[in-house]
Amino acid sequence: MSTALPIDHRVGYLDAAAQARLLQAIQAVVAEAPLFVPRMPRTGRQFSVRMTNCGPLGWLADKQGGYRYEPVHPETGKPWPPIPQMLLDIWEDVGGGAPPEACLINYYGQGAKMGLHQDRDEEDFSAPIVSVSLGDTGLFRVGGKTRKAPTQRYELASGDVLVMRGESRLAYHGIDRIVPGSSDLLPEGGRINITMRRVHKPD
Ligand code: MD3
Ligand code: FE
Repeated sequence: MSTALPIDHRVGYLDAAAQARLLQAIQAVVAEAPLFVPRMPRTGRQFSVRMTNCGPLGWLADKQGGYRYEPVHPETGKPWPPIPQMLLDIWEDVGGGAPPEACLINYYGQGAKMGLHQDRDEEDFSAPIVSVSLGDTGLFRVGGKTRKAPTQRYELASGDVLVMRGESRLAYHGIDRIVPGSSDLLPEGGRINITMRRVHKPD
């Protein structure tokens, strides 16, 4: 029998007050580093998700340059703002190890989704990826290390944390859709997902 790789899903990790504080910190990041629309390499097709980053490196994607990490925002040319202390504390609490170098912020409006993919733009797969969800629930799908492996669905609600390490670090995963109206944290609705990562091996 084959099943999807197990994942470490910490339901309700952040209480309502902590979610509100984290949202404020994210709004401050977005004020300095506006959300942008990434594009698929080669085709130039737009993602339905909007993104920004904080930390020394940020992930981005465009038609010409492909998927990569860069130290500056693609539109403002400014360095990404620092990672809020609250997020660094979560990373440490879950045993992340050497501090995260990149923190990607994804915003899902109504109808946004993210197709099944692997995260392999990092050099260090031994470090975990730690994700925090805010706002509307996301229907998350995770499978195995090949695209055809069976998948399992989880509901990622506001305040939930996921820690992907070991085998699951290279699992295929995606967001099928968000559930409109499932949270009132964001006045405009939608979902924010934050992922902290190591990009390089620590020296
Ligand atoms: C499982 N983000 O940013 S977060 C991504 O909700 C991404 O926005 C989704 O996939 C989102 O790359 C999912 C949870 C997550 C993040 C990284 C993973 C799950 C993962 C890496 C490996 C396996
Ligand atoms: Fe991913």
